[in-house]
Amino acid sequence: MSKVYIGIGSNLGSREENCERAIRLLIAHGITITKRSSMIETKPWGFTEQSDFINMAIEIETALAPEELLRLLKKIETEAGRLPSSHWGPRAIDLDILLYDDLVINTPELEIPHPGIEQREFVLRPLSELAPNTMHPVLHKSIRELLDALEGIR
Ligand code: PH2
Ligand code: MG
Ligand code: MG
Repeated sequence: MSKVYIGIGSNLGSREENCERAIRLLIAHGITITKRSSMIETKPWGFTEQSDFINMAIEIETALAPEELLRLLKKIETEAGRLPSSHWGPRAIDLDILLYDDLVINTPELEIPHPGIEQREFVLRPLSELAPNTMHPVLHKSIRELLDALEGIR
């Protein structure tokens, strides 16, 4: 079994309910959820002319390979009401693989760890509730260290 951290975000519709529905769908598709963070409201990052997000993170256990898990997440995004939208634009639900064991993957379809974790407080804050001491396998810093560094420059 692999331990995987997934980031969840929503800034359209009933944001908390969208996150809850995505979690229910993950469970319905056989995913074991071992931890969940609190939900936090965050200012949009990147493309800032959009509504505030609800963000959270979960820890799961799965036998799915990274590409299989990605396919499942895309399917669940659609089932949970996500429509095609612009890059970084508003979305009812977004499910991103943040960390997958200590794997590093760089293909056109899939980048693990999720790109830009170290710049995104909306990822690091929920993730640090679940896995403060987990090491980023490329940056070789813990999640807590990355969050501290980001807060230091704010
Ligand atoms: N997701 C993005 C772009 N910007 N900003 C916040 N606060 N939360 C997000 O989940 C988010 C974002 C692309 O997926
Ligand atoms: Mg995202
Ligand atoms: Mg995404």
